[in-house]
Amino acid sequence: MSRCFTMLKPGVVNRRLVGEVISRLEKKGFKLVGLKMVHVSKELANEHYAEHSDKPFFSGLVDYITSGPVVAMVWEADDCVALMRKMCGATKPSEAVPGTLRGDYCIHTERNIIHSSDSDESAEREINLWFKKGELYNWKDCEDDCF
Ligand code: FUP
Repeated sequence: MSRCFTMLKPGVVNRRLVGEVISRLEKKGFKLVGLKMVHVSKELANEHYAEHSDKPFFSGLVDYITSGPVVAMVWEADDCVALMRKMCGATKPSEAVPGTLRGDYCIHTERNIIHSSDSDESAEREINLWFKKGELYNWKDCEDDCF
């Protein structure tokens, strides 16, 4: 089992799509182990997207992510990062295949609806950045019994 940090951006809350997106992830079979709404500070946004700090889209990205509450989550699955990235689809909605979350719910890269860790290392960094230990839950999954 591995874990992945996933964040629904402000537009998802604004468009009342939170339940729909979470529902699709649950139906896929991901196990939800952490969930909270956060109004992101500039500091957290800067740290979260630090790798993009020299990119031309950085300030717009930080402005967007801090413009309203986001929904921060930690999911668990076998090969969680790769599976979640598949569900999200390509960064640019124009390249995201229909059936993926970005392929189905957005048209602008700057407003793509979801963030998901891109490696196990970034998942660990992002989970530690966004969640305290006590905010994550290990619950017994009856699906585990089939393996
Ligand atoms: P991803 O891992 O798919 O979220 O993609 P990146 O880490 O490359 O980009 C992070 C966020 O920056 C994207 F979700 C949206 C934003 N971005 C832009 O606004 N313009 C770009 O050209 C690339 C990314």
